[in-house]
Amino acid sequence: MQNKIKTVQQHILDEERMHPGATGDFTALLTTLTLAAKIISREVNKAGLVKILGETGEVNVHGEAVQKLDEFAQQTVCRAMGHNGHLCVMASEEAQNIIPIPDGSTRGKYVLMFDPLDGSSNIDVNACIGTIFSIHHKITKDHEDGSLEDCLQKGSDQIGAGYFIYGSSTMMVYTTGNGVHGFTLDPSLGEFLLSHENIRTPARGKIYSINEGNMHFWDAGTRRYIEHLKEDRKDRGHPYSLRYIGSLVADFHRNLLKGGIFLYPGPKGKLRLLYEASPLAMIVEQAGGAASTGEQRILDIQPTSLHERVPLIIGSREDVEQYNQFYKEAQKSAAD
Ligand code: P6P
Repeated sequence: MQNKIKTVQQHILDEERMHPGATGDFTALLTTLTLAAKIISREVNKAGLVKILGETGEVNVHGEAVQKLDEFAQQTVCRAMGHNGHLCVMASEEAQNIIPIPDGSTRGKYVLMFDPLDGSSNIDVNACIGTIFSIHHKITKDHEDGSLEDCLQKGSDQIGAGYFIYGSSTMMVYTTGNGVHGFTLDPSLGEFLLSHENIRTPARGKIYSINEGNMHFWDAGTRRYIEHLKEDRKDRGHPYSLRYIGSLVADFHRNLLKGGIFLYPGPKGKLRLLYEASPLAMIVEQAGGAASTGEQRILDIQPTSLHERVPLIIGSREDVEQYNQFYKEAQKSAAD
């Protein structure tokens, strides 16, 4: 049966109709986000032509070189979302502190946290990059402006999460808690059209994604698990294949569709909880997968700071659960 022709706006509206009390604010919020993504996609796709490759010479709050497209994506999201009247506060990988809604703009009841252009070190080699977003309800009551407290919420309290991936085509993948749905941008129409309805990730994959260059920093559980994946075992046949692009959205998206496990292990991890791990964890769980630090479910973590890092083990449920076993057994034998 041919895919129904449906834009992401129509899909969001259909989902909204499932919530009788819905006011349409969330639909407007997501729709504005797709506008920002279309603008970023246009710039990403012509980056090589207009010399916006390379670095601005500045560094971001984490001391990482800021690529010009990073800056453009940050500004685009802020300019589009700051005035749409549905947000009370924003937070971004590219900003040290919370981003207040501009003076004169209406404050809303939602919180948006985002990584404007993840994987930006891949920009000038034309590899896949992405924008990741997480949406919460405002929880503070004292005034209309949102605060840091509104940002430091558990991933399990997200009301929406998703990403845009700028690759051979630009896609949007999102969830509001009713399954995971993918939309592909048709540049000739300027519309994201439904292409992957109700994505389910395989219970077990044959792909693992990890930066093997960090092997000597891994804990014993991670080392044993990765060695286990490489064994040619009768009960499993061919060992897993290593696929690692070094761009979280790209590695996550491939494994979501094909099955597999992505690992950026501890002790502290590199990836950010609020605008990388939590949104992807909501997506993967909605698609039947799992996301943990090895010790606890990502969505159960109570954030304590805006840019905190966590170990991230995410993908096919059986693969993640097996990793958790290896990790915990190694922790236990180290303690004995
Ligand atoms: P490493 C990109 O810089 C990023 O933040 C993620 O997109 C990616 O998964 C990770 O870092 C890659 O890190 O240490 O393997 O280069």
